[in-house]
Amino acid sequence: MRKEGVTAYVALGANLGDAAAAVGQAMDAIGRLADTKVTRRSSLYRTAPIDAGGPDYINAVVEVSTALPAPLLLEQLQSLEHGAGRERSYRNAPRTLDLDLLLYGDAQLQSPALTIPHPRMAARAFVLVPLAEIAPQRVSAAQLRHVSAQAIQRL
Ligand code: A4P
Ligand code: MG
Repeated sequence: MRKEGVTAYVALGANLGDAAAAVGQAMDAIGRLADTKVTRRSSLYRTAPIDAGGPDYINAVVEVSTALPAPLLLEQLQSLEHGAGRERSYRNAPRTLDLDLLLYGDAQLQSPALTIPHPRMAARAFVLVPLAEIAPQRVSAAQLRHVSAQAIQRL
């Protein structure tokens, strides 16, 4: 089945219901997507909400090797969000599952539907810390210093 795989990184977040279970199940579900396998999983992290209210989040990042083009991968991730019962009530609303495509190889894409690298990743410890755990070459020490005031606890 395997065509040439691109290495991509997906951020997972949830802060409603059993958030840790939702994130763990989403990691498994990503590994079942067509032409995609999960090659690394970060630890789960408990994080304080950033630019948002509600309970603490559970966040994590996975590395995938995928033959899906980036827009199709995002579409598949969005259907997993819907399957987890996510309602898009308002921007940054509490959510049962949020899946963001952070990096797709070295691609740089910019459209309203898909911007890669993810435009807000550099400002967020809940993305950079788990990403650095599994892909230290993709995160600089300066980036980590920049978000070091944000509360994040490895579980
Ligand atoms: N979109 C464009 N580029 C991308 C990309 N690279 N990955 C578009 C994913 N989506 C991308 O996303 C809105 C639109 O962005 C989509 O239609 C997609 O085509 P969304 O998931 O529907 O809405 P959202 O999640 O409310 O917005 P967004 O922009 O994903 O929010 P953020 O920036 O991800 O922030 N605090 C903690 N501690 N942990 C969190 O996980 N998450 C947020 C959400 C805020 N604060 C948080 C956390
Ligand atoms: Mg999102």
